[in-house]
Amino acid sequence: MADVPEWVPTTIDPQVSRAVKRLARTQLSEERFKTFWRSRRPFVVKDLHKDLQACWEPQFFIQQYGDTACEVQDCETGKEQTSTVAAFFSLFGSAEPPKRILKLKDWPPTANFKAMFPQLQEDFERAMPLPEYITSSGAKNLAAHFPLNSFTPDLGPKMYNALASTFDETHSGSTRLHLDMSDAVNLMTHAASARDGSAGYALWHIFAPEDTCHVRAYLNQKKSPQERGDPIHNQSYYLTQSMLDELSDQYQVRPYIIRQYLGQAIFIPAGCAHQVSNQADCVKVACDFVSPESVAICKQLWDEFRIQRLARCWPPDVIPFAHMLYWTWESTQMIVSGGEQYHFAEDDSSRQTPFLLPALPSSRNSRTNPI
Ligand SMILES: O=C(O)CCC(=O)C(=O)O
Repeated sequence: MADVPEWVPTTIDPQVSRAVKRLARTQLSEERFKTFWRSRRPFVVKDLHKDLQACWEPQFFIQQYGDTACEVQDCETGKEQTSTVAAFFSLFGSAEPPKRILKLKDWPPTANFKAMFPQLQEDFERAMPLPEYITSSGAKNLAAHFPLNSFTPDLGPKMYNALASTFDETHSGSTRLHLDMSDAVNLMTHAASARDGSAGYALWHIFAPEDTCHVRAYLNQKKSPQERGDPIHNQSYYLTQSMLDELSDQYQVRPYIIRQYLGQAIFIPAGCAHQVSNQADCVKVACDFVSPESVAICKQLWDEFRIQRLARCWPPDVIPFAHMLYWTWESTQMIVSGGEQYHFAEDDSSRQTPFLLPALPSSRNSRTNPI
């Protein structure tokens, strides 16, 4: 794996990309975060790999779980097949272009991540800035206030493990265009070298929330008459360069274009549609959170997604919005009156809430791509 040299070309032509701020961890104060978040701008925190202590290398997963069966998905066709963790990760770092661009589908299973890899979960949470906002026990993470004897939403961490794709007119990236219902942060923990030996990276296109309607209108023009539903929520499109050019010509919309290198965390505010194309074999880890700054847009997205969900018979919400607000209110009342956030009351039966909320299928996976 090539380490990230100081000179990596992170700047992208301002004619094609909105400006993206890249900060060191020490430069990210809470005030600065709030400024980005209120204006719903993604940003990058760099060099976090220097704070990681656990091993996130393909070899580690091969050694620990090599024989485990897993589903791999072809990023182009969407076809899935059963493989093993060793067979998948041994494809990492090969100088030959892969025959198929594969990604691991829900491995390790998001619901089991903490149980399977407690040291990776700790490592991730320790390395991330602003734990108050993003961790599963952060007081400013509204999705972290559910009592433990109720449905607790699955906020991750979730891993994205995929081989290199090519950004051209014929490929569809690693993850197609989609919109998450919550805020998210995604950290690159391993990137193989690119085929020319330079530092590998993942290419992100992130759209500002106010551009969603234009992106949607553009994609609706592309849809075949048989295609039902919303083209962003369906996650069926990857915007190639010629599509991005058309979008810019027709609607004057420019995305934030980000090259994500090792140790770089991309913060994605709720409401920003995004797509990713790995330009090298990559291991990334991500989690969801709901900041106080995002409540209004999350409510709007939840309502919008609900319509789509009911029409398409998709599973229930990952994070039930009204429940979330209720439990945040309850929990903050307790904090204000000198108690603890519900979250911490694991072994305290006196904190048991008077009723149990219905268990819902929870997973960050329901927001991952069908393809
Ligand atoms: O890395 C990827 O392929 C997708 C990541 C993503 O969409 C996310 O973290 O929200």
